[in-house]
Amino acid sequence: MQLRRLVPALTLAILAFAEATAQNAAPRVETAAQKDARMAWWRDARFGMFIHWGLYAVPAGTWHGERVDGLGEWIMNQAKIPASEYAQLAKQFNPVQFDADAWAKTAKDAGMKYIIITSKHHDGFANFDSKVSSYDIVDATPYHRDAIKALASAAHRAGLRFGVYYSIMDWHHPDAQSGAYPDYNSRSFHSPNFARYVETYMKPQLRELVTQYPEIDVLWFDGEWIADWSDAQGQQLYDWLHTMKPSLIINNRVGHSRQGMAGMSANKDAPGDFGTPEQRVPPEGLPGVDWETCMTLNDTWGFQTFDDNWKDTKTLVRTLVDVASKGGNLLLNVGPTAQGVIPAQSVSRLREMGDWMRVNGESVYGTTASPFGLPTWGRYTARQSTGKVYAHVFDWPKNKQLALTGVTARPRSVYLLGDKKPLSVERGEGGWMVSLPAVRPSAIDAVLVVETGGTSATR
Ligand code: FHN
Repeated sequence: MQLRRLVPALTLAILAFAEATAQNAAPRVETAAQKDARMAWWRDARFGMFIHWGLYAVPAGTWHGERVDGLGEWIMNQAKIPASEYAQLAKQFNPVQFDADAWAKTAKDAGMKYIIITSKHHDGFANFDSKVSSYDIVDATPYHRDAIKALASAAHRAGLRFGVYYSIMDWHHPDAQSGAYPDYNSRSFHSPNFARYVETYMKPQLRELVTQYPEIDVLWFDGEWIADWSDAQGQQLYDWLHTMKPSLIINNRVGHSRQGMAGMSANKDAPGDFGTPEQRVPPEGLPGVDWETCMTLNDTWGFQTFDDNWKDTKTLVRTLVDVASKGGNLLLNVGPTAQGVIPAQSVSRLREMGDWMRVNGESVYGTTASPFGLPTWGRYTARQSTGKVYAHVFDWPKNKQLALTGVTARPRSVYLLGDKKPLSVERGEGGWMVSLPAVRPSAIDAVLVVETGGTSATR
């Protein structure tokens, strides 16, 4: 056999062999210490930016002049748009104002430590240059540049970790859910060739992402609720991905344990490294597991021109603190326009969150869940290594007497974060009572440091 034909044959054989071995990848064996090391940066980070961006930003909620109800990124399903018609949007997607460094700076200035962007959402369009698809930002749009590559390196330049969202459900691919039209989200639809979609499209794309974008540290799956996907397939995919990159952190939507919007089922053995509550903070957190609440700044993930139901900065900061006080991360979403601009209402709120984080970040990053329950006036976070507990005062008592509910031992000292001057602490009816200063340092959340002298061990 001539050499020039031998080489590709050999490569394919090797790839097939690697594939076969990866296919039957032995379940991942990882000690608790190894998992702690792998998850450490993520646990310390506490706060990240979610980005939903794609072709759905072109219609931005309106189709043929009609407003379409529901989430902006679901317009293909909500407006029952045939896949071939929807794909025409790619010709209009030319985000000339997309500035990856500006996006990374918006996240950094907000106090965020990582970015997760949609590499492919349910509509099947890829924001990266995929060799197994021409339905991507490089081949199908006048923009012709790889947005994932640009943002991955911008994130790292800004000192941020990076990851991508990937939808298992695919409304565009003929072997996936496009055949379910007009109800792309049918829970009973079975695609006859779904296995072929997984083997010849989805996994090759995931391989491209994991092997050609070294900055990717997190895979954030979604769209796993389809009838053709199972926990077993999720476990296999989880193990397969880790054969390629053992340090990867993968959410629990690789399998079926998200339990709707609650984020985590009782099945702790289900595949995935963290639970994913959506648009809510679990009342007691999710004790014993890593978890991350994902949340919108308004009501939609993908950009919509008319959605102006923006949360205010106080609510956003208090939500972050509430999540941290229960041992979780917050992944806060932005939906950029089709021109590549993050809406001003998002940027201003994130900047204001950053103003608070610049002063009080110590009471969030690297902290663990409250060892003293949930006080009525706010929340507690704790730093195991120093034995410091942070009292987050949302409601400043009129009489300036704050009861350190849950704190049994006399604190060694109590002072405002950022100002070492000790505050007086006396035993009172409500327990240890702190005399607060006249001036309230923040109307959003005034943080006191409670030196317990011990180590406050709760995860
Ligand atoms: O259907 C998606 C939705 O578009 C969005 O991506 C959210 C983000 O977590 N997840 C799904 C709904 O649960």
